Amino acid sequence: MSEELLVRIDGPVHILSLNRPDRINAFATSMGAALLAALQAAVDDESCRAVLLRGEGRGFCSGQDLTEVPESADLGHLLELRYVPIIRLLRTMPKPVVCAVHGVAAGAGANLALACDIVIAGETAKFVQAFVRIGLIPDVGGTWFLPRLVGSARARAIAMLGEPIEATQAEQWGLIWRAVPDETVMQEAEALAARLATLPTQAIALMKRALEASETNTLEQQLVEEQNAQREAGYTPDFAEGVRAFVEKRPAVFTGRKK
Ligand code: T3D
Repeated sequence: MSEELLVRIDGPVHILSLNRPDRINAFATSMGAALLAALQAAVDDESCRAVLLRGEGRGFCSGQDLTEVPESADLGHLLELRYVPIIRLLRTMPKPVVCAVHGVAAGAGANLALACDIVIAGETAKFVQAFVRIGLIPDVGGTWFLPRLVGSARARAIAMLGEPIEATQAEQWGLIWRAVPDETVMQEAEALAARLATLPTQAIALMKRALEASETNTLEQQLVEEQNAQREAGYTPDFAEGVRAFVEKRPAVFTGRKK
């Protein structure tokens, strides 16, 4: 595994840390390849039930490493190679991904965070759609996530002005799940990932699939999606355990197994 991405396996949680602190974890091609491989490894590891994505040093991620980008190039192709597979996997992988943001999340770094399932940030952290400052548009899913999370009016101003959005504001606008005191953000993110890893993993995977489908489905289609997902959930051992635990008036112990 590349030194630009640290991987720590803490029981059922895979903790992935972007590690180029001298450049605020600017996204290099090699780091992207390592992140994609680590996410796929989390999918393939049956004992993994949650992933935590974070950054080393003083910020989460400053976006694309601008020293790696040629002045005039097919950036669409670079996106396709470098970022699109990561965002696709984050949104479709059957395990929850928590993102801990401290310091700054800029450009592709901001949108990498928004692609995760639950974003928790230190209260002084800033989200910056820095693209406009260098003559680009928000990519890495930004133009899809922003209007869905904060509405069209705010999305347009955030994208066009590129002003830093503080975590407390981001929480109020629904851009992220929660802003917490800076000194506790990593601890809280680890606790959140650990908690997710004790929940019924198959149901969480099905929720993730259904919520994703809801972005384009009609209500009628979504009702069918829910029926199908619930059919699958109803055959999992965790559903049987959940009901048994309820009847026996004790906390449920979920295994996350399919069968
Ligand atoms: O290739 C494609 O497919 C296109 C895809 C594009 C996706 C994108 O992400 S485009 C947007 C790229 N990101 C940015 O434009 C943000 C650039 N960085 C900043 O605006 C600021 O650095 C921050 C707001 C993130 C943080 O500011 P500050 O004052 O806290 O730190 P700093 O002093 O600017 O940065 C510290 C060091 O990191 C500095 O290096 P030095 O001077 O100590 O040697 C700086 O140059 C370096 N750094 C920060 N961001 C990047 C970077 N180096 C390379 N690439 C960066 N993105």
